[in-house]
Amino acid sequence: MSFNIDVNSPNVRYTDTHIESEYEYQTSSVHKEGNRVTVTPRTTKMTFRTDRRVPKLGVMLVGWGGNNGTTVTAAVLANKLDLTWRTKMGMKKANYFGSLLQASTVCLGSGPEGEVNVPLRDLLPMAHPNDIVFDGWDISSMDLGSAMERAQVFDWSLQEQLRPHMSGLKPRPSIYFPDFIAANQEDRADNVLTGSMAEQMEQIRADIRDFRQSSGVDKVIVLWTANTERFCDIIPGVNDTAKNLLAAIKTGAAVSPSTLFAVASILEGCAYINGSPQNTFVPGAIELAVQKGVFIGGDDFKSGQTKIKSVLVDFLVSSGIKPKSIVSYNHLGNNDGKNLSAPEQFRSKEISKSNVVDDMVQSNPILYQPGEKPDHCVVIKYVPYVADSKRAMDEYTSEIMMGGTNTIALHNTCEDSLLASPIILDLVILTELCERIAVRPQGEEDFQSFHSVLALLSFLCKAPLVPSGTPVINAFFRQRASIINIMRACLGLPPQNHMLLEHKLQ
Ligand code: NAI
Ligand code: DG6
Repeated sequence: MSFNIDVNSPNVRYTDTHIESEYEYQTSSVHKEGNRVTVTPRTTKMTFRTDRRVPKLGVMLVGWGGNNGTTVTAAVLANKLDLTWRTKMGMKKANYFGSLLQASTVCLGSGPEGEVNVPLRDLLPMAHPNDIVFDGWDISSMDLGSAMERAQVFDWSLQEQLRPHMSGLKPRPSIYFPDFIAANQEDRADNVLTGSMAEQMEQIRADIRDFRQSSGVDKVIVLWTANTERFCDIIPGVNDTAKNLLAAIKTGAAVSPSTLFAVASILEGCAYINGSPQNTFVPGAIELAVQKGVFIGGDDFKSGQTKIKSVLVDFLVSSGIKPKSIVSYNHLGNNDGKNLSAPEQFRSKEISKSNVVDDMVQSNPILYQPGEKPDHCVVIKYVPYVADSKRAMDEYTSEIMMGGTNTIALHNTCEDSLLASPIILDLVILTELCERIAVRPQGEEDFQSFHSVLALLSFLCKAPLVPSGTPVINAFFRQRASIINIMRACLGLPPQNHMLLEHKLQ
């Protein structure tokens, strides 16, 4: 089901190429001195301009032959081909459940027919997943048909239908520095580039250009869904500035493969998204993205346990309940779990999974003193038998009224890659849409685009990357509202305020 939305307002202008909306952005400026707080409402007039011409989108995945890489590619094919397959539970049909843009809705308002909810994908012109062309790299040479079988995600009868379409897809050789991922990955590294660091990065740049040309896509976005790397040190003179980073690549200093991919992508003018937890975006890479005006986003797909955390802690803290201890345990048996069984790679994941409650905790000084945080423990274990079916167990213990205790325990079982794949699609489609949105504050001559560090992707990431000095938002509904309200602004619609005054007055 899809909708054509026309906004009937003197503030919105449709041309063949653009949607332009005159918008009043309302905020409050707050001054706090001790217990005295002064709030001044502010209104800034702005023009939002959205290019309506949706390009043919190409996506290059680093780690294309992995569970996420094969699953997202196969899922798009299955949707494109409108496949159905039989399971012991009955017939199944390809869909995009789990995608914010494709499978969730936004309420536009109400009229004689009651509330009208439309899919987010219909709010603004945006790429459809079925039209995305995939390519990518992997240190494993396995073709995507066999790699899909290795991933053990899809039912066999679906794999049989997909295999002829997948087998012809072969990952390009990639950059492999064994020091960055777990030693247990070595046996699959049979598709690796050789040469100096600078030569390897040049090859990645050449691959991007080759893909763009040979596939006929208008735009390329590169996304890292390869193994989690260890964190790398921020070294003055090496990766602290764009200039130093580019020089370090020339001399072959300590630069991670994921940072090399980010730099290659930025130099090719392609947005780069990091779906894993490692600190790919060292200060030099961020500076380079800003200098080149290219979007970067990440880190680490927010798919399951962490997504629940960003809802549950928000619910508790905003209900006035004080979480004191959060214990998150999970085990999984896919190759991601195998890689994370190594301490340094686990540490990267532990960091990105642990910071997700900070903004919610800090928002409530009634419950938490400055610097106070709940105990937060993250455990990941590798259990090969369960393969891609991840088991997650969480215990939240909170203080309630008058010294009472409230303990909530959760158990979750699901195919990890089927949660991550729709997020990959949302990340690239939202990024592409943001490349077509420009904003001009009243009184300024030029339209500006969003900051290169695309904080709007926060909803989809465990450890949101935001421009330096700006707030990190982890709370699920705040993140979702930000996406929806910016899309609404592009159409000259006010933010969703949920006041429903029309139903509350006599
Ligand atoms: P996977 O292990 O199945 O796939 C990773 C692929 O990357 C493998 O095929 C491997 O050969 C390849 N690879 C490793 N280093 C490479 C390099 N330098 N260049 C190119 N390819 C390289 O893992 P999976 O399950 O697909 O996950 C991928 C990443 O996404 C992991 O870092 C994981 O932590 C992250 N992630 C996954 C989530 C999920 O729900 N599945 C959620 C959040 C993050
Ligand atoms: C073990 O936690 C493996 C990880 O790659 C996760 O499955 C992935 O990061 C998803 O994490 P979460 O916390 O969003 O479920």
